[in-house]
Amino acid sequence: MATTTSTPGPKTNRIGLAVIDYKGGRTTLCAGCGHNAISERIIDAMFEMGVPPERVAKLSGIGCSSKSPAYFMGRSHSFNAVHGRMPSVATGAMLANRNLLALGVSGDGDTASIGVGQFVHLMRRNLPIIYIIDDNGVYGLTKGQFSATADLGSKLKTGVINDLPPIDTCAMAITLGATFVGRSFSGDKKQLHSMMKAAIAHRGTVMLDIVSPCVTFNDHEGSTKSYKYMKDHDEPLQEISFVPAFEEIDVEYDPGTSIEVTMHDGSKLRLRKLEEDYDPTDRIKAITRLHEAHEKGEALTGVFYVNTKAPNFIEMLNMTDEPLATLPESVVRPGREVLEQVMEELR
Ligand SMILES: Cc1ncc(C[n+]2csc(CCOP(=O)(O)OP(=O)(O)O)c2C)c(N)n1
Ligand code: SF4
Ligand SMILES: [Mg+2]
Repeated sequence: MATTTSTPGPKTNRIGLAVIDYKGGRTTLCAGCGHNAISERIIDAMFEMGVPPERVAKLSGIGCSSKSPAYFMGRSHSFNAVHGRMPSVATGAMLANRNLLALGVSGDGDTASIGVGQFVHLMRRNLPIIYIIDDNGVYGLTKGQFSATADLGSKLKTGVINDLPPIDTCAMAITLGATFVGRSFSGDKKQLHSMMKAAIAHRGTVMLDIVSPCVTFNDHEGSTKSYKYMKDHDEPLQEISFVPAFEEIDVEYDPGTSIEVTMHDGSKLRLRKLEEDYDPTDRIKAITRLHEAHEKGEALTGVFYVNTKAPNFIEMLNMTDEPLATLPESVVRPGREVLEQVMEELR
């Protein structure tokens, strides 16, 4: 008797899409560049969370990191802004269409050097956005000069030593008002994957600084953003796991050794404490711990701060439920009588 064999189709997520639906163009970045690994984690997280690609607005500035949105989620909206000016474009996009999921990808130069003015104002608004810094400590695209996140004493290939202190973008973001702040390493697949999924469930400013080695200009002995340095010095604060609301798996956890945070959509972020008294909901302690890490020369990673209670920018502005972008013209363009009435009130 003849038997028929059927080949299994690709695995699909809860909205019926396969992982290929979350891919983008072929990367032109150097082989081994940390930014490629970050793009992979974005693809996995968006696929597993079942985010419709058409809901995502990818926003970036200029740099190798800012080019990377071309290499994932090709079906999503995308805007490559001017160097360091992505935050204002992202803010405009979200105010025009609050239903979008904004995903900003920037570099350490794009954010902490030329873009620091826009970055600080984005962080204080709690705009719903996932803001990722692919942090390699150098301007990769322009051949490896130090950026403002380069550590004091870090050495370039040419032997030049950085004699300026770094800007800690995480400490800065927490101080200014971002409500989900963490640091990870592009080589730590597990940690980054869970952090990325939790970021998708958050409705406020997520700021993730991801150490992402530049294999061409900053991966040598003497660099503090190399694969080797991070593998030897990475000190995770917690073991991170994430349970999406739609999975409803309730694994036991011990509140003595773990902290559970309920995200806006009901998902659970579970942080198994590796540092006994660390509480990621305590803003002041989070900032103090980051400053302490600098004093001690630690490469601390983990979720440093999370606050699911603060209103986001869209709520603060009392925006209409229907996005401005899809409101009919009769609503967004008041007629002559309304204008006359306003003028009358001003007389
Ligand atoms: C207004 C402006 N100034 C300078 C440049 C040159 N420039 C392009 S990318 C870049 C730095 C990129 O560094 P980073 O954001 O860290 O990205 P990476 O390439 O390291 O991923 C600079 C200075 C530019 N394109 N525009
Ligand atoms: S130059 Fe550096 S940052 Fe740019 S693609 Fe190559 S490895 Fe990545
Ligand atoms: Mg860089």
